[in-house]
Amino acid sequence: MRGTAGPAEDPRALSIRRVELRRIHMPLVVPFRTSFGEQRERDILLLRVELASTDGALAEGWGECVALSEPSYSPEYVDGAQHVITHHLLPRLWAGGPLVAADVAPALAKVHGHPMAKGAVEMAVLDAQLRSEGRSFRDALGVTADRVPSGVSVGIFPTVDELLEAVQGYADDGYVRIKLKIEPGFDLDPVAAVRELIGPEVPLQVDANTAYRRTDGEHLRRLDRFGLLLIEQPLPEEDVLGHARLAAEVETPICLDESLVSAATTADAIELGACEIANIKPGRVGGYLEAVRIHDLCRARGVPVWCGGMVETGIGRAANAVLAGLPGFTLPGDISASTRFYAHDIVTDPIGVVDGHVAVPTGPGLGFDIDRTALDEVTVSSTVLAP
Ligand code: SMG
Ligand code: MG
Repeated sequence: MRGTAGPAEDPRALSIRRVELRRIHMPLVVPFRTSFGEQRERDILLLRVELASTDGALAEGWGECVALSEPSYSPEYVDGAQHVITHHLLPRLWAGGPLVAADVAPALAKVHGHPMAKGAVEMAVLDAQLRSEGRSFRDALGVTADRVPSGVSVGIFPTVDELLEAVQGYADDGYVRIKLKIEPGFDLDPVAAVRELIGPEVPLQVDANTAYRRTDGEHLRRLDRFGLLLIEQPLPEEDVLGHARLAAEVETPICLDESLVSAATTADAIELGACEIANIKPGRVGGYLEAVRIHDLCRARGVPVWCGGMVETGIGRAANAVLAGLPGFTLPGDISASTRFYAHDIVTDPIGVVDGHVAVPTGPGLGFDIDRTALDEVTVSSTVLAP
């Protein structure tokens, strides 16, 4: 997986025969509100690639693009991702020769930004490549863990009472860590009430999705009394220096999410003192291979990491559960059960939580199997592209 040879010399190199772009609409079981908006349904772009090996055997692979329907979490959004994949990313792959997953990012490097779109393309190629080799992502990454601890991300509610009811439900489901979404006006009181409800021992953290400003240090310091694991992305993504200053002002560790868009930005943020803990989301950083590099560099620098979530289907969740099995993932990730968001998943064996953990998938490829009937039921469009 690491140090993979380029297309010319790699005997595993595959040719892309066709790519299907499928859009699915998945209703959420409950609305999910963050400081940047409310999601009631997920509009997701999936990629299905068909790759051919030199002996003509075909392998199928699936990728899930984590871009949301609006450019509110990051600049990317699902229509834009579909456009850039169609008009700028795939043409660059058609122009190249046979490839392996490690060739995708270099082939797309001249396109600036769009990590979620690029990550989805690489993911589909990676899945197909591993399936053609009959290998699991778990083995390819050298993961030995059988299961990973499962945390749940809880949205903003109209009232603290409604939040407490939701948190109690998730605590009953066995999640080993609770993450609360916060924003100015919904922070100290809800956090105090949840801490009181779950007791001092249950790991608790908060995520502001960039809702605060540099001048909020004194206010955010009031969160220190609740014994939180971390405060995730309090300031705007560009404000890395602001996070470094905040980290010096607040005792609770500062964790970055939106600001970390590559291994290079992560290394810089760590060096500046802005990133005491890292949330690794493969889509946000351009794919699973870059996510592994970020894991490696954080581990070398002694920075704990955990796996973030983008309300993925069973496709993305399976791959995330494998990634989170790497040894630097020392904190529970946002890898909740499929049922936390979806009544019906599109994979045959959706992620479930047992005893506060999810199993690391061991199947070939990224570790899921598509439930074709369930997938067809939620599909709203399909476009097939070929070189
Ligand atoms: O996938 O369990 C999940 C959701 C985790 O809170 C989560 N993600 O900023 O970390 C984050 C958010 C971004 C997505 S909000 C729709
Ligand atoms: Mg976040």
